[in-house]
Amino acid sequence: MSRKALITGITGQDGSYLAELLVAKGYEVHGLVRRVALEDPGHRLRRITTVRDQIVLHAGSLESFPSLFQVVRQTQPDECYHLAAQSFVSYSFDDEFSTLNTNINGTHYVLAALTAAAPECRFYFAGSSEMFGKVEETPQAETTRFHPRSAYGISKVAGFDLTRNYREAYGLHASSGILFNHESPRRGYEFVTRKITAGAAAIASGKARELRLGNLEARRDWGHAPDYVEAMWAMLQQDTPDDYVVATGETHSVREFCEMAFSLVGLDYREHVVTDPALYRPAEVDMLVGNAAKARKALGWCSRTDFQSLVRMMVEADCCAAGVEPGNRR
Ligand code: G4F
Repeated sequence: MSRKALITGITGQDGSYLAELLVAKGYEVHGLVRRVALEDPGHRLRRITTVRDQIVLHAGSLESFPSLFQVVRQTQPDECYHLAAQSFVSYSFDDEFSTLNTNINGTHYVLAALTAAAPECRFYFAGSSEMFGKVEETPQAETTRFHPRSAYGISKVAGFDLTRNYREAYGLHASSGILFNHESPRRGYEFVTRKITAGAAAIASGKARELRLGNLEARRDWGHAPDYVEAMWAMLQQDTPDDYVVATGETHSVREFCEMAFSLVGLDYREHVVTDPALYRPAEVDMLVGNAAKARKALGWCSRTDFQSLVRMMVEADCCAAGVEPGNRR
């Protein structure tokens, strides 16, 4: 009999790649989606079109324990990947209340539903490098102290602690991935990498003239999302649940990302990128770079995509969508 997986957040970047990976591995894949997604499939289910006929979608909400409990009871999953969240850090400054409610209560409800209705199920929590925030050491590892700088980061620390406590108190096979930024052509346009690659393509095609960004000096450890969902799966194949940093070990600034993306379309970013103070965050995470030695040793995982290949892949996808040829290829 095939193993059953339940994915919350299946319509997002990571959920869609994970669904493809699990379908390819022969899993019976179930996804939790909002009812509105089922009513607007062309838009909201666009990332999962490749596997739409091979997965089962269930309407439910992170805000409703009864809906989560019912989906868990019906599906009886062997593995549950909890990816759904309000994941845009910037928005968490505009609405701390909904970010904390959705992210903390949603994680708690999923954990409680599994413990009550499918206690043998293995659980993955999508932790984040935003938990390190104002970093206390470099590179950041599983042992680095958390110092979150946003309601989003705080909600992820709470989810991480809830996950650990369900492991220790109730014996749930519950693991957290502390994932550093991971991108792809499926990234949402609100995140800086996609904003830059879509912006560069729009300017190259003559549809836009400038790109407004916030802090260009922030540094991130950017990897490729399909590589990262493999680490999620590997965590749940371990006999013992644990927490793992997933990162490339390289850091680059937003400015470097701009420079490379614009050069790939034959443009100089300095002539098009405008810094807008309104896009700065009230508290910034200046620098992130992860140490994934534990994941490498225990899971045999490593990042397979370097920074240049990642930027190129995203620029090419956005140029293709905008109908322009990427110029000046490196
Ligand atoms: O792309 P970002 O919005 O991603 P951020 O805040 O690092 O968070 C992402 O990665 C986390 C993993 O570490 C996830 F947990 C989280 O859910 C999300 O996926 O911003 C990256 C950096 C920031 O320092 C931001 O200040 O880019 C800077 N930035 C500069 N201008 C901008 C902009 N960010 C956005 N979104 N838009 C700008 O115009």
